[in-house]
Amino acid sequence: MGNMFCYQCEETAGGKGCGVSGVCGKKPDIARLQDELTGALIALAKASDGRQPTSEIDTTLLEGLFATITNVNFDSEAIRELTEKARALKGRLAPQGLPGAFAAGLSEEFKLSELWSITEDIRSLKSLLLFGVRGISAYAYHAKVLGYDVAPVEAFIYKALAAIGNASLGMDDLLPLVMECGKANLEAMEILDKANTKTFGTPVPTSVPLRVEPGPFIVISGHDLHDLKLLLEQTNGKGVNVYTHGEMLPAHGYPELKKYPQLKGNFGTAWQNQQKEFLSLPAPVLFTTNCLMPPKESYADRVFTTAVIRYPDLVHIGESKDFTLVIEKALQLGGYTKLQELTGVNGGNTVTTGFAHGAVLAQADKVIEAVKAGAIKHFFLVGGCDGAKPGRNYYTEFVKQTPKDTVILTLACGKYRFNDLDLGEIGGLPRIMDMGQCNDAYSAIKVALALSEAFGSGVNDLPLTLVLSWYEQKAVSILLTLLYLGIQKILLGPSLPAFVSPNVLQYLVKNFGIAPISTPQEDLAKILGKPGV
Ligand code: SF4
Ligand code: SF3
Repeated sequence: MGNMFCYQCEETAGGKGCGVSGVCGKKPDIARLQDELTGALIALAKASDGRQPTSEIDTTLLEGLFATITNVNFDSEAIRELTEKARALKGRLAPQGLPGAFAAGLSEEFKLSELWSITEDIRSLKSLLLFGVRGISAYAYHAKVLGYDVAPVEAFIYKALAAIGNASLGMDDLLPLVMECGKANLEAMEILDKANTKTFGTPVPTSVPLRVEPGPFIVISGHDLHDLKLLLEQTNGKGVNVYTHGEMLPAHGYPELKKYPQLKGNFGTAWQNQQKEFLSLPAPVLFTTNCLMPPKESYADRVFTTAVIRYPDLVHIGESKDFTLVIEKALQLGGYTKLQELTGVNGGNTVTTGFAHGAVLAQADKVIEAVKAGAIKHFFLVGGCDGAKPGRNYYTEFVKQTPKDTVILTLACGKYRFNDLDLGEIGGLPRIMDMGQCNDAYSAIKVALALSEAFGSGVNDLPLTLVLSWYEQKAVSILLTLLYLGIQKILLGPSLPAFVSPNVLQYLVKNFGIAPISTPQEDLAKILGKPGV
């Protein structure tokens, strides 16, 4: 093994694993510290077995897992602090005076490097479990910040981590746990959906301009709506506008966020373009969660982080959530002097969001009518993460080539490949409907279940196909949720995960008909049953 080993994301080196340095910018020392942190979390979860977990342990597990998601935490000190915290908490669980062997068991730390060298299929299933719970931790963290109880989700996280650290488990033990991971993620997304909609209202369809007005402004990125709300409160009346970036775009649909007049529009596209897009930005950027790329020197002094996201030498706004420094930076930089007309990747100048389950199901009669009348022939869910690989153009081409009597539901940052396209309407509904962030996969599930009920058929019998793109571990947890729900024939790209072994893949193909994307033409022809659409 080289300097490090990480194969948790879609852009892993050579489609196999980052061994010298991370393609994402993660250096070997950070990779090793993250492995050590994960080992400490596994040991903590094992030591907690059969005990009443404390809220401090719950939070440490969530924060520790979240910190190891791709493009979240590049700061050795912050990672070390989390590891020390996990070790101290475990220490408290192993009181003096226990029988020798038991105490020794509790003091042992799990070495993640051992996971990378066990038999291929066990490694594959344990990786699915580990990356799945990393994804879940992010959603549970966001819900918890809004004051919602995620206890059932946390209970699963303990169980999964303990299983990863248990050398005696075989394929038959791990496969059901992998499916249970999908169930726990469904619960996490459901609680987060409730937390978001109860706190910020039910999203409504909203057209979002891509232009930036003259004057000071702040760009806010990531998934944390709570941080956006606090920033909007703090910028009130300060003459500073706020623009969303990346996964923050769906915020425009929420009544309790869109009511702030300084929330003006969206800046930029998906995460992989940030180093270009921020280069000459006359404004600060606040990162609330992933995906942060190592900032270029030319703009690093304008990037701020908060919550679990960390990068050495960037100003981090801690629990105070006092964004004064960000606001001052915006005033100092002054913004653009003239109106900037920006465009999406296809040249469009507005995007639409807010089609979460509330908005779509409010129009359910219209949708069902359109399907019955033959106006809507097929639904595609084209969603997931974006990324830098040229092969991701597939998703733009796929959407462009979908016939006019089909609807495209979308979510997460992969939508930036096509969300500025004007594909027209069907029966008063736009053909492209943005349901929100990656966690709003929950909305897509709700809509699919409502349609299957309305048509008296199973979800797999609906004229619906999922065409997914993945990059980081939240997408892994969502994929497991869809498998847990028994969704068949998912198309996945741009490449299959390096951590899925041939035997595990065979299982997924046999039981779920999961397949890699091919070309838009071929896939559309196969789905719609007509050659050369
Ligand atoms: Fe490589 Fe992805 Fe891991 Fe980064 S997160 S080190 S790119 S596999
Ligand atoms: Fe995007 Fe990171 Fe995955 Fe929430 S912001 S979807 S990649």
